[in-house]
Order: sequence, then structure tokens, then C-alpha cells
Amino acid sequence: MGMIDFKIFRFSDPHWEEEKKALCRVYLPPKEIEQKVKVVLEEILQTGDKALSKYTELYDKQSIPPGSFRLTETVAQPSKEVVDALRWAKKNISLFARANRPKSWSITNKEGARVGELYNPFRRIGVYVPGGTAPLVSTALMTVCFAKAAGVKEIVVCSPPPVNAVLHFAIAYSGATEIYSIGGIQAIGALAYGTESIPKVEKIFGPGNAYVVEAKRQVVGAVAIDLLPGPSEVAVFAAGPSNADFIAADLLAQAEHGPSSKTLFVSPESSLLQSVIDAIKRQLPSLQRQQILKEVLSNHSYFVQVRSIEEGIELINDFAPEHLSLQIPSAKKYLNQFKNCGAIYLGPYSAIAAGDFLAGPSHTLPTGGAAKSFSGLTTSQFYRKTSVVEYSKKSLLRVSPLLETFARIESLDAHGASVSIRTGKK
Ligand code: HSO
Ligand code: ZN
Repeated sequence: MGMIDFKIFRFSDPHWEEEKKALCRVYLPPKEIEQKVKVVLEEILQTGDKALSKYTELYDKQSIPPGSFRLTETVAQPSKEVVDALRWAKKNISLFARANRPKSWSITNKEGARVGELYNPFRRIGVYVPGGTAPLVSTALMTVCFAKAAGVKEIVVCSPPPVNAVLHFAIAYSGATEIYSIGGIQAIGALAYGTESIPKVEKIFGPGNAYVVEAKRQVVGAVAIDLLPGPSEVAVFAAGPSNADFIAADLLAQAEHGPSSKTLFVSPESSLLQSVIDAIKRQLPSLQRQQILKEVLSNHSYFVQVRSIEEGIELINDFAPEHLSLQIPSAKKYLNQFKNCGAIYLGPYSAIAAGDFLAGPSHTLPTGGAAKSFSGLTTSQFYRKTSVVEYSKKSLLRVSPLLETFARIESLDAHGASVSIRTGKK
């Protein structure tokens, strides 16, 4: 082998501070993609189904006549082995999603009025399930089961054509109520604006490629979106007695998702850096997705030796990884210092693949540094919140002078009058 040039940074490097800064990402939409997406979305808005067929032919090389993107919700069962795996995952994910439901609440404020919030599930939502080189059946479960737990009635799932048979089954099995074989910008445009055959949704969920992510960003306003989950990434932070093979395997696992995946290994120990690199070299030849793995290892993988645990924590918070595997002594003690991670996997046996497939929390997580601003998918994102305010005459009387003061400050006398008309005070 020997042709992969592993990127190793150390605190003793002359340009250490700059190297650290370079690891800190900010999401910026790629200009060329931004423009392409804009054109397609505009055309979907203008010509609906016709544009969907045109761009499906162009991008997916599939000829699907306008108005015929819908697939049935009844599908042939795959093997028992597959159904058993899906059933186990669905149980775990639904359990997590139900425990994760928010509750409507109210309190009494200072003057004795009731104030609170009502949670209402969205009526109709859209979920994007990527197609591509791997049928991500777990993505269907990890989005749709959350919508179901929230009580969303209409769950529309789009996935690029041709939809793999097992994926089709998994989408239906998760609880989708409408399934369309439509991908990319076309799917997001259809869900956001609605067409003759695909009615508009209220919010769009789910991961996708750079075009899908950009399309979701551009339709905000017409609909809400969950977050912008892009190429998978992982950071592993290890110190003390560690299993380099486990660490290498987790790095390779996220790397295999695609050529833009990112991996970061952080440790205060130089020898551990070397053992992890050696373990990657040993494991790589027996894996299938060679080209993707080599590309990620050469271009988007970093091995970083930090001065201390504290410096490691700071670096990881700056990088804001989608997944963090935490394998340092007394990891729990440090847990809440990791503020900017989509998901944390504690200890050497928490294989990230377990969380990817079936542990419970959604694997739809913020990437590309977005973990600083966004959280991963939760059940609460499937609700709209409405605040509720209830005054009695008594509680209104208590604050009427204050309300009139506000009305005067803001020169809005009709506001003041709407209070005094009730309290009888001028
Ligand atoms: N690791 C991906 C999720 C996934 N993995 C689906 C396997 N299937 C999210 O970053
Ligand atoms: Zn994965």
C-alpha cells in the first residue's frame, strides 16, 4: 500500500494554531450548486409535474411521465432475516422517539395569568431518503418512526428512482403514508411547493447529497426544514489504554459513506496515533468500498496529537463533529464539556454503526460544523408549538398601568385603549 499520505498534525508543529483553526468549519453552499438548484426549483414552481419528469430524466436517467411518481405502500416482504432486523430497529427507535415526545405545559405568571405552550404535530410532512450506492433502510426508520411517534398523519417519503426493493419495503414498514420515487432537487421542490400530483408538505426532513441539502436550504420559508445533514463524519477522541483496531474500524465505517466523508482522530498520545494509522492500513485491504475509503483517507482524514485532554475538548468543540466516539479515561466526567457534537458514543464498545442502524436516537445529525448551531433529529421537531395566554379581569387589572406605560413608550394608543376598555381605567 503506502500510497495514502495520512495527514498528521501535532501540538509541536510550528503552525499548530493555524492547523487547529483549519479544522474549524463553516457551512457555505457551493456557488455552482446554489445556482443550479435555484434554476430547477424555479421551474418546478412554474411547471410542476412537467419539471419533475424533465429533471428526473436529466439527473437520474429515468423516464417517469408527469404525475406517475407514486409507488404503492404495499410491497413484497424481503427475507425473514431482513424483516427481523428492521423489526428490532423499529422497536428501539420508536421507544426512543416516544420517550422523546414533548408535553404541552402551562404556568401562572407574576400577575396570576396562565401562560403556556401547546404542541401540535404537523399534519403533513416530507421525508427524503437518499438512494445512491447504498440503500439506507435505517434512514427510513430513523426519520419516519419519529414522525409516527409525534402523531403526524400524512408522512410523505421521497427516494430517488429506481427505489431498491428492500428500501421500498423499509419505507412502507416504517409507517410512510405516501411514497414517491423521486430524488434530488425535484423531490425537495415538489415537497416544498406542491405539484399537480404531489401535494405540498409543511416541513421537510432527512439527509441527502449536496444538491438535496442546498435545495432544502433554499426552500426555507415556503416550508420549514429540520437541519442540513450532509456527508457523514466522525471524530474519535482516545487516551489511555485503547484498542486501536476498534478506533480504526469506526473511522473506516463513517469514511465508507462517500468521498466527502470526514474523519478526525484526536489523542494526546503519539504512539496511539501511529497504532491507529497502522490498524487502518491493516484493515483497509479487506474492505469493499476501496475507492471511497482511499479518497477519504487521503483528502479528508486528520490525525491530531493534542497537548492535553482539555486541548482535545476545545479542538473537538471547534470541529463540531456529527459523531464523537469518546474513549478517554473518566469520559463521563467530561461529557457535558462536549457542547458541539451531533451524537456522542461513550466507551470502546459503543460502535457508531450500532447508533447508525438501531440503537434508538436518529442518525440524522448535523454535519460540516453545523453541530454548533443545530441538533440532530428529535421527536419535538415534528410539532408546531403555539403559546397560549389567559387573563382574568383580576390579573389584567394588576398590570394595566404597565401595559399603558408600554403603549405610551411605543406610541401605540390603540394598544393602550384595548386594555383600558376592559379594566375601565384610563
Ligand atoms: N452514518 C450515517 C447514517 C447511516 N449509516 C445510515 C449507515 N446507514 C449518518 O451519518
Ligand atoms: Zn453510517
